[in-house]
Amino acid sequence: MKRYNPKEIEPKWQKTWAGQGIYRALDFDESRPKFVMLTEFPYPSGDGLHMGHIREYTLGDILARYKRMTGYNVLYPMAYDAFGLPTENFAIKNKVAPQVATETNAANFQEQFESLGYSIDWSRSFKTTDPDYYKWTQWLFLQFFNKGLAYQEEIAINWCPKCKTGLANEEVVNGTHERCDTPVEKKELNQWLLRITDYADRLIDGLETVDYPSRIADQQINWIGRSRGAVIKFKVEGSKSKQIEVFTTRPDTLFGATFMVLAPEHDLVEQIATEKQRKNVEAYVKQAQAKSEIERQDTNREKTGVFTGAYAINPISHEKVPIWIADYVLSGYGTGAIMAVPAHDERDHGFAKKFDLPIIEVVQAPKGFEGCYTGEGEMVNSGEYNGISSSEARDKIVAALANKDMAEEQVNYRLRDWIFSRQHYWGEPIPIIHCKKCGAVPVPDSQLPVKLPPVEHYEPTDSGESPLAEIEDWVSVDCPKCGGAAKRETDTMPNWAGSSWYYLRYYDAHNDRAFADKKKLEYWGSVDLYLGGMEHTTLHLLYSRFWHQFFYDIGLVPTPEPYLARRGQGIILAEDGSKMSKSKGNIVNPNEILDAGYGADALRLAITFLAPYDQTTPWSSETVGGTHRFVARVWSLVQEYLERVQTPISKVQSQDNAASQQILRETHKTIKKVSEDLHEMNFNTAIAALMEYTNALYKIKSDDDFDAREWRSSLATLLQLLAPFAPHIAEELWHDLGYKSTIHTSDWPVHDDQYLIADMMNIVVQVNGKVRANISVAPDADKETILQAAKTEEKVASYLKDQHLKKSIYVSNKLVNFVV
Ligand code: ANZ
Ligand code: ZN
Repeated sequence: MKRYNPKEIEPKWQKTWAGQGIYRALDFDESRPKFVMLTEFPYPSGDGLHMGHIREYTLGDILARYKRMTGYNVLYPMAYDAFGLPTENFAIKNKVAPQVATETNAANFQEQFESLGYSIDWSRSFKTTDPDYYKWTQWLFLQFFNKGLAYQEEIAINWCPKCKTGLANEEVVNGTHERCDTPVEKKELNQWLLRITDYADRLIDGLETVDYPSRIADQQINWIGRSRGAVIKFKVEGSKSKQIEVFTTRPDTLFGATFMVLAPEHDLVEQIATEKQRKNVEAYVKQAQAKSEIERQDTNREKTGVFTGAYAINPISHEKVPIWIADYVLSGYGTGAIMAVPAHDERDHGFAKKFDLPIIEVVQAPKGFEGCYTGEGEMVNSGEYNGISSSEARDKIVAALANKDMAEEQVNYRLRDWIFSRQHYWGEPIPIIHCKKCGAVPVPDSQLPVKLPPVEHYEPTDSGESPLAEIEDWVSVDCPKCGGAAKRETDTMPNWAGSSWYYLRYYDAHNDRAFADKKKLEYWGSVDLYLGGMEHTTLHLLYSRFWHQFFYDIGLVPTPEPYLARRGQGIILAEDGSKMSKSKGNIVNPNEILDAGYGADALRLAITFLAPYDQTTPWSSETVGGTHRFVARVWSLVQEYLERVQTPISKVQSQDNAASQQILRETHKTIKKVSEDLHEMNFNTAIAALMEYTNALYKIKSDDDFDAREWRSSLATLLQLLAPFAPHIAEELWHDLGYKSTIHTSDWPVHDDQYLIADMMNIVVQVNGKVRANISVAPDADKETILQAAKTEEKVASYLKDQHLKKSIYVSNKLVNFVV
């Protein structure tokens, strides 16, 4: 019998498939619907593919293969996201050029990819660090610049002192740099920013047109943080001109505003603090500056603050209210000042309690409610607004004040513009030339790409300047506008730049006249399904939606959203349930599993079988042992069939002739289950169904009148259903059965309902031990159902009529006896 050796068959088929180009996606194929299956492309690090990658790309591959077999023109592409700090740090440490390190790492990744049998169209691959690619990243940046959406500003930015680079807000997690966990500092630098805030509404509203899991959509909505409210003006008592503007989402509570709070950094603080309070105020401002924003936003913290000595006038009640400063009010949000409503805002409540300030209820809390009521209700203590609902009062109060120019409706966002410069070598140079006369001038299209020059040292500098600034003859250029002496921009783009549009490049990866051809962009449209990690929700996923929406607005792409559907896969943990990490030494290396002889098919099955795809789950070496045994059983089944029957299946005319009803039922049940499961992305239960099916095929061997020909109707189907998960063994056995062309472009089996109707079971019904009837019930019917059916059977019912039923006996699957 032919032996199962994945090390032999897997490389053989990988080579054959590549040679035949069976996974190549066809541009402009109008005979089939298209399907773009996107998985987040990897960063080619020196460590190679890890188990998280294997999970993501295997799931993507299963879907790509399934879609292909069900008649789609599938594009399953892959490339490398290669700019960024890890390679730069590696280059600095090992004294190799990042270009060289990237080549080596990507080649290593590529080899690993190929050993896993993914159905990737490699003809469309690239690295974001290829000048042919980043030429277009630079060109796209200039489209933002030309429309005023890329601008420079001197601002205090988040600075990572370890990586020596500025960071976008999205890269700061709990006050630390998300890559290296170093606490982030503030630094004043002249920065490039992208005006993502112009797209805040679109980024929220667009979510309604796509299919994203709610936790992903919610995270984006919260990050953007749209809140509708009003800006209300308070006059400062004793001053003609000074007024304090506050942003509030609850103008209805204005009668309850019993004090005001300014952020310690607020411009007015210095001007309004009275002589008597000045010392206290100055000391407090100093103390507040030492605190991080994260600390200041912590709601559980003890409230601190000082009175400025000044008062403001509540514009609606005309009451005098004291003005305080406190660090729980942030200078960077709203107007940096609030009207405090201690009866209905938790933070204000805590503050009022601590400093003994008046608390006036203005929205009636439900009966029995204790504490600080933040909901809606009927207005009280609010003059002419008493008795109406708080939502109605909200509009009326703003309207009344707006008449006197004391209020204005406003929408605020938590989202800030995207800080887009990095002070590092290994990124796309920002294609701008600074001229004393003409200002910031874009590099002309004909001079793109602005290539990274070779440098001696890749180390970032302490001054906050990129190492490119030291290369005098690269920096000094003529101004493209006036020809005068000018200097290149030396900052580079963040590593999120190349990934913001990479999916579009797959549609036309080698185009040197455009980032992609219009017709091809139209043919492929939006990505149909995008699989990736949860950690990118407010970074890559938000950034690329912004780029795409802008491209749509300027007519570069035909669709308003880049990804029609998004799914997030869970994390693979170490066997003991902890996070895999180098420092813990608990990383499972996929190469070791392949080398151990399990094979790619068993690995692919195992990582899919572990748990539902979106769950975080520990790796299990037992599982890969199990899936290896499973495919080996499929192998033996086919070999045993071939030994017994000899005629290749493909030569048999009517396959169903010899098939038993039992096998047909199992077959069609499995087709239905696996198809539905793949549609719903229930990959692990699809594998379980294939295992059951295989067991069922083995089981019929023990029948007395078993004829191996009975198997033949089912083996081809089993292999086809298995093909997306374990493509190599499926292909090998398919050819063993005599098929000449590849299984991977064969038509996915379709189930026939007529085989699914289960045989009915016969039950004898007795009354006092005498047979009175036979009933037929479904084989999975439970005892209650069977007893009920027996009782209501006509003849039996007549025997039971007017009798006292003493006992009902049920002998499983055989008989019911009623004792009366
Ligand atoms: C009065 C009020 C009464 C408020 C009430 C809330 C409840 P979001 O939803 O986050 O936009 N606020 C405004 N600017 C602030 C700042 N710079 N620092 C700290 N807090 C600030 O929250 C808006 C609310 O947060 C505003 O509405 C304001 O408090 C506070 F029953 O005004 B509110
Ligand atoms: Zn100039």
